[in-house]
Amino acid sequence: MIFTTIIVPKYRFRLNTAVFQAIVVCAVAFFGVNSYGVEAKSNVGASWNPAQSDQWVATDDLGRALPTYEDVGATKPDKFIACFYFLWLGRHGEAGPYNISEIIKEHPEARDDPNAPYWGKMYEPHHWGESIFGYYVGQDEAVLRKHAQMLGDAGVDVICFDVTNQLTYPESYRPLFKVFSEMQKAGNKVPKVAFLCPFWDPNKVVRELWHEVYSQNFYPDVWFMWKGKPLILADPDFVRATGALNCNGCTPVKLEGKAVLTQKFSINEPFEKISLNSPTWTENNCAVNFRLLNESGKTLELHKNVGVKDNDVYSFNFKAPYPAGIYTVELSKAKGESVGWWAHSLSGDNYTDAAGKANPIKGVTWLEATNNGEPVNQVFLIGVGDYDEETRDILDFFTFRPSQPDYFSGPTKPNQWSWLEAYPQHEYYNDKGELEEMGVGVAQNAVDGKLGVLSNPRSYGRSYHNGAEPAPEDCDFTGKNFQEQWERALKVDPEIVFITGWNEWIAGRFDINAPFHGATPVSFVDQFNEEFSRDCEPMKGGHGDAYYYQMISNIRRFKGVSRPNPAKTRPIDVDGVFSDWSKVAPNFYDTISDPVHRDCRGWGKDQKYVNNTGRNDFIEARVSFDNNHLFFYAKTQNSIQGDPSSENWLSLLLDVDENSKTGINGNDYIVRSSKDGKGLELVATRNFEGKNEIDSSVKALPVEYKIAGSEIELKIPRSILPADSKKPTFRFKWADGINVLGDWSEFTTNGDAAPNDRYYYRYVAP
Ligand SMILES: [Ca+2]
Ligand SMILES: [Ca+2]
Ligand SMILES: [Ca+2]
Ligand SMILES: [Ca+2]
Repeated sequence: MIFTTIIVPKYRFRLNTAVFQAIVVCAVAFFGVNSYGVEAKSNVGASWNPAQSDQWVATDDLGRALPTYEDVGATKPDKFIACFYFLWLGRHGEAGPYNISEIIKEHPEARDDPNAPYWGKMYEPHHWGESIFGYYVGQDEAVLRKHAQMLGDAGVDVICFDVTNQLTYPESYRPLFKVFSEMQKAGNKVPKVAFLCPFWDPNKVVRELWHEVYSQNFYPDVWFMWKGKPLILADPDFVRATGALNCNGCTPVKLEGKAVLTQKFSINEPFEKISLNSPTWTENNCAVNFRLLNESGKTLELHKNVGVKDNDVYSFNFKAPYPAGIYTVELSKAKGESVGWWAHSLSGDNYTDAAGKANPIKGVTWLEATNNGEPVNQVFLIGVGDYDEETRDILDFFTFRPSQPDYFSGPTKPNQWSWLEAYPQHEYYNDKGELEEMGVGVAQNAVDGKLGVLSNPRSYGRSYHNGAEPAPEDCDFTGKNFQEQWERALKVDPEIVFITGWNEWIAGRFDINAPFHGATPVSFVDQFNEEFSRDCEPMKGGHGDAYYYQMISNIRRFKGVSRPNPAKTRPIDVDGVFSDWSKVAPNFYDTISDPVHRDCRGWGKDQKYVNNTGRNDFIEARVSFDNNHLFFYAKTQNSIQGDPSSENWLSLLLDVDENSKTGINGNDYIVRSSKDGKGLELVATRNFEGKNEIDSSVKALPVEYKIAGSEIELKIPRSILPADSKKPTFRFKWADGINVLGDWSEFTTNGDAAPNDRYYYRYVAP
């Protein structure tokens, strides 16, 4: 989230000024009903998506099974999941890749040696680890398609793009919008999107997104709607203030007694409105007196006893515009114990610099302030101007949810959302007083109770819990930090949970002088290594996909899942005529148009990822049985391509004891191409010397099957089920273009699996 080359200068020179947060345009009242909410309400217990991924079963490498309908109950209405998502891979330089986890594993001394030759240059991006999709870049459409599918399967409703660094990454979001839209049009439900804008100075980014995405109607089918409007994670007060109005470091100052805050300003255009806000320390019964004077001191406007609410923008509209010139505003307390303004001290060079670089934004200028007639060593910003149509359009268009950047302090006003906090996370309420949001993070770059660097061994890694980071030997892949945060969110039960995060992967390198708490000789702020990182996207090696399934497991507990339809069996003939399947239930579904076709450059100069294993696109499967046989049916999007002689052709995988420890990847039997490449065969697996493999001592059984067009049916002996299976219950999946003897990642990176990735369909006989 933080990139040095951009942030360092800002930290050094940013002139956080602000005060009279100002200007133009009325506050917008937000009404309306979330379109998803309506959908959810009318379909209590409905599936998350057409693929019914909420009914799929899976057991991860830690032996953790996903909870099912019996465990978590029916889908709840109005429960949503947001996930932090990163567009920046390949957009901040592509030296390396430098894999911090690997560097430290191979050269432990490098951790404290900024001059070790393994590190990239200062500020250059370094990866905490390698994604299961490799060192990919933001425009890799095959990865984007996979993300759409995986996050959609997981039940994520919206991915929120990190554009907090003042860059919007159009080279990444354009292909993403396209791919996500295509996936939707094909018939899938995938996450919608929103942008998380800079915390204190969102104006440039919001306007850029307005110009390039929202006012252009750029793929509106992928915009996430919240409370009836497209969601943007930005503070509308800063957008109202037109310019680069920063409140970072501002302090609220009380108008004491008869003190008068006086501000002189010059404006080079007519203006008809002044807007500002006042902190009231949450008091509701406060008022101010407002006066506008011309250069010669004549009062032009006097508004007495104007009610103000804590930090709500209030405005003074004038009957006719005043011409360009020099004016003064005065503000004094009329009513209430605590009413004031936002101030930021600037002195010396900073003061000169601020005054000298009067902000060029229309109608906004730097000012010297006086208090009680005496100049004070403070600079305030006031915005004055005429009605600004673009600002009004922007404010009307979105539902704004400002992000609280801090991990400890909690909300400072209504409508804020948390993106990451330390446990116990705060509750975030909207302006109707409803509990709306809570953040849930995998790890936090916090040290000693302050925002800090994740490279500090005291920071809050993936294993942090009960207020402490365990010793390295006590860390594991069970996600104790994530789980502790989830348990709190599940207990509090807000409307939406914001997960951080999915695919940040990189961080810029700093040294001991990094302007963050707990800086180490080799410092990385937001990501460091496998333990001190916060992505859920599966990694190559290490914890693999453990955090992905932990995330899904908790989303199921939060949202509930749909109830599987009861099974119906019918007699089946394996004859290439498929009408005998029409009354068989349930239908099992797969993502449409998800076979892997990849051809994109990777990170760095010589990296290229090509994968053409995608061939047949499964869309549906069914099961029936009689006294002697189990029957299987699958349907693909187009006519079935290839034949048993083709590489990694159609396979049917059967976990008949529902035990992921027995069989290859849990599969006790496999239907696959026969050795002679002329047909299909059924093979059994066995555990031999601790390793699961094909049991060559059991003769492969030829499988009767028929294919016509896009459909296949086959039968295998029912006797493969455990002896006591009066009521067949088992897990199964189809695969094409996948080496089914490989590990879990084969099903994520190649061909098409139905269902996806590590998932299985679960058949329960009627
Ligand atoms: Ca048939
Ligand atoms: Ca498919
Ligand atoms: Ca098994
Ligand atoms: Ca699939």
